[in-house]
Amino acid sequence: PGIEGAKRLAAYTAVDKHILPHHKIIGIGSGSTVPYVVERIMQQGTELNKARIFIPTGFQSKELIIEAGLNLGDVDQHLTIDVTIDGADEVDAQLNCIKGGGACHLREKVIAEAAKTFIIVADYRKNSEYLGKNVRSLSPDLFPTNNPFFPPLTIQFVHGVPIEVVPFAYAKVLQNLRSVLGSPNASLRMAKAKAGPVVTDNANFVIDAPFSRDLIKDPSSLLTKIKLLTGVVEVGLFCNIAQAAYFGNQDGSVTIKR
Ligand code: DER
Repeated sequence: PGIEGAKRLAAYTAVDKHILPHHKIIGIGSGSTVPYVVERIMQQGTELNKARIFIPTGFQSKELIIEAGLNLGDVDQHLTIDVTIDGADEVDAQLNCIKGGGACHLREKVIAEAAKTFIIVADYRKNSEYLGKNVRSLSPDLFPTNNPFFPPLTIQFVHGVPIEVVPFAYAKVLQNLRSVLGSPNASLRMAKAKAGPVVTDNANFVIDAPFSRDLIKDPSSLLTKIKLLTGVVEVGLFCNIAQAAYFGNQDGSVTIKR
């Protein structure tokens, strides 16, 4: 069914299994897979959804909820969420995730941790035995791609861990990642439709830090080391949070990891 079909398959299966009539407070993630989650929830009917409140994980997620005509809520008001469903960039055998491809992982982690049940939905590309196995393509536009003298950069493959940092400290965090934590290719995520870096919904920057397998094979200890760097706001490593992950496959089947 192709990648979009695989995303829809994962999302529909997860919603049918985990978004039940008695669930009233629902967390909605960010990215290109969660629109299928909202699509399936809407199919459960307006009666049911009128009694529900949906908590967003950023600007895109909020717009998704509003456009679907669903009730919008805030985690300040609903400190405990029944179920949160979100995408991921990569999921290992223990349900550890790399997240943050959409630069939304700070609010995503807050809403994921606030939920009694946190479910991941993704297409088959994200299903991995260990983090860093699949590569995520990032093409930092170091040069203006419309300039004939600088041919568009080939897509640079990195296994980056997205890290949200305060702008004031980004250069120091970069230096520490490169020279202390063993990520020499860590880089500031540059915007595509704006000159300069990507700016998050929280007005921060994002650094993508690739780590070799031996450094990322224990994702929770790597998470702690990165989190302790002064200036780091949140790290796109989600460890011991998800209860299950649903992957849509090319053959129309769904792989479930629990
Ligand atoms: O930023 C995130 O973690 C998002 O969940 C995103 O990375 C998921 O990606 P998707 O567009 O493949 O769903």
